[in-house]
Amino acid sequence: MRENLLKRLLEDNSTTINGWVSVDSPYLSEVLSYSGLNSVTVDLQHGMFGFGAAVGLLQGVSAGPATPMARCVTLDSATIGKLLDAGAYGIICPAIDTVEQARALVAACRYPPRGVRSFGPARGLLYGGSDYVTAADSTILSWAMIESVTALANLDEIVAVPGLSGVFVGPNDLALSLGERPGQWPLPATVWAALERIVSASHSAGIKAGIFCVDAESARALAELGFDLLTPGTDVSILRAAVEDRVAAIRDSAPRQGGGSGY
Ligand code: 3PY
Ligand code: MG
Repeated sequence: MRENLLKRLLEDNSTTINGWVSVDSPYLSEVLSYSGLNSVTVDLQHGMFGFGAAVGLLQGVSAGPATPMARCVTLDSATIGKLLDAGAYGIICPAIDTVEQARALVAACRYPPRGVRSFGPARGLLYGGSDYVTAADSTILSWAMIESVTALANLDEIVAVPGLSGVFVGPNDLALSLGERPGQWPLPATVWAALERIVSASHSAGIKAGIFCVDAESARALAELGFDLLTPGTDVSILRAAVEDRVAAIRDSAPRQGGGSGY
């Protein structure tokens, strides 16, 4: 099966960078894949497209060197299986709050007897290769999103779930759950303390820690905190920031305020 290059880098303890697709343009997802990112995630939860578009977006990512991943809308084994069938090499699943949900996520990413994934690899077979069914379980990455106080309360159990590749922090939802405003940088002290705990718990359990970031500066700081996979904003937030900076430079006006939520 085609190697999961993101997985190899993570196993080598490299700090990796992930792109985020939120618009329906296979061409743009291809451009992101050629932009030096280690992986590119097609976001079905908050991206402005549905499942049908996700297939073309994953094709766009896999035209370039970045590892294709997808964020599903919710913990649903049928949709997760379909995204894997469409060629995703990693699943980021929102709102994993309990150990049972984390176990269900891992099971959705694996074929029986280890999991519950149904057979029908479709595009996975084209992208992955003819030995897909025997190698998929050990190739695909599963990321449990930690984004609530409930998930924090259950963190030690969640990170210990066998087969889970890593946790992935949604700092905006986590901030809301902690009673804070999303999109702040520097992060409120309560959120920062939670992130320290998440990095430490996941590394102690031998798994990786990823996070969504508002921009490059925050991504650097979070890499220093120990995160292994950084997502420095969405395609749209990066484009908008670049355009606003150019407009300000041409007009010689004040640079943009920044401090967005990464969206
Ligand atoms: C969050 O910050 O809550 C996210 O889910 C990032 O996409
Ligand atoms: Mg979220």
